[in-house]
Amino acid sequence: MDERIIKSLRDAKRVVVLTGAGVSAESGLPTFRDKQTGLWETFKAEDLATPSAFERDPALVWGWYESRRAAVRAAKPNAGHLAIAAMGDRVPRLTLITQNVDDLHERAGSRAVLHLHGELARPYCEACRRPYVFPDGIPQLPRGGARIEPPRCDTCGARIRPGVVWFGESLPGPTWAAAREAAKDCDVLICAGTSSLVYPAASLPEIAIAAGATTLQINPNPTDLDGSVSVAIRGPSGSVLPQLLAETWDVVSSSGGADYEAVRT
Ligand code: BJW
Ligand code: ZN
Repeated sequence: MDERIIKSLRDAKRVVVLTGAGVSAESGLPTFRDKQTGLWETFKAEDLATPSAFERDPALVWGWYESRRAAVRAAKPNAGHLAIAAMGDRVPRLTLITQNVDDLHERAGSRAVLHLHGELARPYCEACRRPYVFPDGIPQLPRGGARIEPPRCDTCGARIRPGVVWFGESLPGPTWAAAREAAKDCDVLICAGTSSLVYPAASLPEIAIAAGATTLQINPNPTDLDGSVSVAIRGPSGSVLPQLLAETWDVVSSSGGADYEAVRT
């Protein structure tokens, strides 16, 4: 593991961790740019995650989000989620910012997670914006998925929509402001499991770099950030993050060991 990152982490007062879909991949949840399955296999996720897709075919889109909600309920946090939560107990201030709409960080023990793109568990009325409370239980979907008509708002009768941020929509204002402040003020920023293609989330590492922070990217594949971070580690977050935790704070690692490489130091 890169000595510079270890020393920076040990000395850091403020750390930011920014995560994307890759961090939940080892929990069995597909990333965004993975192929869809079942009823949705002829669609790209990017085409389902838009206001116009919901407008055109609400049952197709609601059914997709229900199938994802069921998958999240059945999934468990992985070693990467757990390592981030453990890091939170070791640095004076850790701000966890995620683009993910699952709750695996919270279930791993992280608190006050900044969800830039909303949460699957928090749908709301598309007209009056009142939150909708799901009935108890996990949605039962046939193999391959199903079209499901979205429920209606108890108050105004309008359609309930997924509680996520689609392309062209604004991020939740206070959450975005807190994320931007944290990136501007941090000593170390770790960016894990994101393609860094979607803005404004992808500007957070750029903000930290411009402010002089030490930056680390963890991803098994190259991204456009490779050339600008202090260190890019090629490997799965479920192995690299526990290793980083172990080497920085002498914590016994539960991961199998080094299936990663530093590609830039
Ligand atoms: C592993 C791994 C392992 C695999 N370990 N790693 C032109 C027109 C319109 C808009 C724009 C435009 N140009 C720019 C914009 C703005 C637009 C944008 O960025 N577009 C780009 C695509 C060009 N952004 C927006 O629209 C945002 N809003 C906005 O800007 O508001 C102002 C505005 C208003 C009006 C008009 C224009 C602007 C909103 C963005 C919302 C994004 N929403 C989604 C869906 C959320 C709901 C849902 O989950 O369904 O968020 S899209 C999708 O992408 C999702 C993700 O959070 C996000 C990022 O994806 P992520 O997490 O990086 O996943 P992947 O799949 O891309 O990458 C996974 C990575 O993991 C890969 O690199 C793998 O290698 C890696 N990996 N296994 C570690 N084991
Ligand atoms: Zn309503």
